[in-house]
Amino acid sequence: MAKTYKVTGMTCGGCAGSVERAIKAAAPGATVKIDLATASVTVDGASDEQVKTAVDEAGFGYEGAA
Ligand SMILES: [Cu+2]
Repeated sequence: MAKTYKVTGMTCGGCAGSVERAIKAAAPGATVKIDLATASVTVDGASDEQVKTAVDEAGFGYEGAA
């Protein structure tokens, strides 16, 4: 089931791409949708912990479920 998270520090498409790649690397097969305007990331197919770790390691701010 898709879940939406707040992620801070994303300013452009490059940032969004980095976050998307990091989450997909942590959880192959996950679906990732990023909305820069609302600083939110919607993920289907990854655990909260996988998303948190991936976002942290990519250098962005994981702020939990939106
Ligand atoms: Cu950027």
